[in-house]
Amino acid sequence: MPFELPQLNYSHDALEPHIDHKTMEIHHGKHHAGYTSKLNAALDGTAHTEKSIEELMQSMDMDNSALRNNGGGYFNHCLFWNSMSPNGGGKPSGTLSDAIDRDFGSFENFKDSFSKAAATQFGSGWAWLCVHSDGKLEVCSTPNQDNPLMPGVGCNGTPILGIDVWEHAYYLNYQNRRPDYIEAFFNVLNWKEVQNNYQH
Ligand code: MN3
Repeated sequence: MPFELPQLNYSHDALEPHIDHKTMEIHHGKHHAGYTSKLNAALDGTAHTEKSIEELMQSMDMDNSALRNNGGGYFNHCLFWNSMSPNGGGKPSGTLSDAIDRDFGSFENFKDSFSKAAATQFGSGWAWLCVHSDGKLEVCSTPNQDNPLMPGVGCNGTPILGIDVWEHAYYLNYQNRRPDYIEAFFNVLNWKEVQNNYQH
């Protein structure tokens, strides 16, 4: 089965003023749609077609740039849309909050660490909050459309939260002010979904 562009759980203008309508429209409707169709084209006629997107990431041939870039782009944006909500913001609760306190010392320390990883990723890429198989949390970043599920990239944990720091994610509203965009992301951050990802 070909991969499909997922529907958003909110309208393109629902994250205003933090993430603007036009950016969401182009980012989801053009960029993510483009990764989706190019991923399907890269998979067409190959034995990879039966794999889930997670299996595709974990077994990635890093020399296959079409599959790496478009498969990564497909997976990363699916996680990204679910990481945001018009009812987002605030702080995590429950077991995720406990794990953040344990592994970062405090929510504020986690936020600093994640924001710094996102702000200092040179050029295009992503910052992640990952969970390792022993439950330990770690922040890392990756270039382009790579992600930590791919072999030898990032911290090799499972990403449960990701922020896109490609300029297409923020340039219309924030121009070169990436740190302002990162701060705004925390206002729409869907901690309930991140908590779900953590438990899985
Ligand atoms: Mn993007």
